[in-house]
Amino acid sequence: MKFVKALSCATVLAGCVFSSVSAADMTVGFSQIGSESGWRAAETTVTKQEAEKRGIDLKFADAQQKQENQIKALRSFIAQGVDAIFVAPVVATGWDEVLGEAKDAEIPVILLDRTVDADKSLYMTAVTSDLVHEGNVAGKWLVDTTAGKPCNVVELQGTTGSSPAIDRKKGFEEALKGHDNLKIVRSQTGDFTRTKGKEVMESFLKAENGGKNICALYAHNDDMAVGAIQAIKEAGLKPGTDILVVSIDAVPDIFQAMAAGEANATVELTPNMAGPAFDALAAFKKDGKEPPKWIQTESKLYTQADEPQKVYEAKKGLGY
Ligand code: GYE
Repeated sequence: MKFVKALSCATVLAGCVFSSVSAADMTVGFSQIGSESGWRAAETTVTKQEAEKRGIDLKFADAQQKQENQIKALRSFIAQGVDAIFVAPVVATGWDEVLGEAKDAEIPVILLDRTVDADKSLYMTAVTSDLVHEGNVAGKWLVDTTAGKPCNVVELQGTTGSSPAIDRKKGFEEALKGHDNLKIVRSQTGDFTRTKGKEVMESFLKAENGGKNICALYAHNDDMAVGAIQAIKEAGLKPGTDILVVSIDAVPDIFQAMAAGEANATVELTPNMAGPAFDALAAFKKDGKEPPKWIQTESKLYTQADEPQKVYEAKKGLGY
């Protein structure tokens, strides 16, 4: 059943009888950024599982980290007349035109894990964490842990221009305000990948007296932190003690590092953004109920005190 009919009923509202067509008739196009990180690979796995659970036909497009490939995929989904589109927008800008085309085609768009700088009328809802809050939690942990002691911090940022890179930086800096013992001495993108995270951390270590001037690393995701941990070890230093390591995602590998004393804290990001997205879509299809513009997922701090090995065992099967 064409989702458009349900949509036009939704806009008319009164006097519309929504057919009891099940989600099984729904086709959803999903434009995913690419592999990028362990977290993102898990998001892809979980999205496919959630679609299967609901009998939804999921058309998956991997953009190999390129926005132009995402825009191409969205145009192809529109041409195919899918019932809805999910997109994890690699960067925040440049979406108005293609989102306008989806709106003209009456195809609802749901953003997953990142937001866009576009009019909110151009998408149905965004299922994301509070990215500023995540950076704030990481910053507050470092403030508490250093307890006034002087600490030079290096920062591995996510993909330049992406909403998590912008907001996680903002939240972290807000937490450090008023704590002059903490100074961000180097900050550069590691593009959310392990490889780049290691590479950039190597340059930080070289630039900062072999790492002796560095007291802490804040990485916008665990994958960059895991790459950086490798670089710190290769520089002959102990990650987790010589250089504190705090990051975001709570993927299994960071708990392995924590259990080995090589990482200190992470802020959890669920890979299951698609579940709430599919539910919002089904509710809209069934009775025209518009979801809020933001469906927020939880953010929880984990430290070495949270039995990391146990958490690793529990998490490692969940799509990662
Ligand atoms: O933290 C990272 C992924 O968009 C919030 O993207 C997401 C981030 C996540 O590559 O691991």
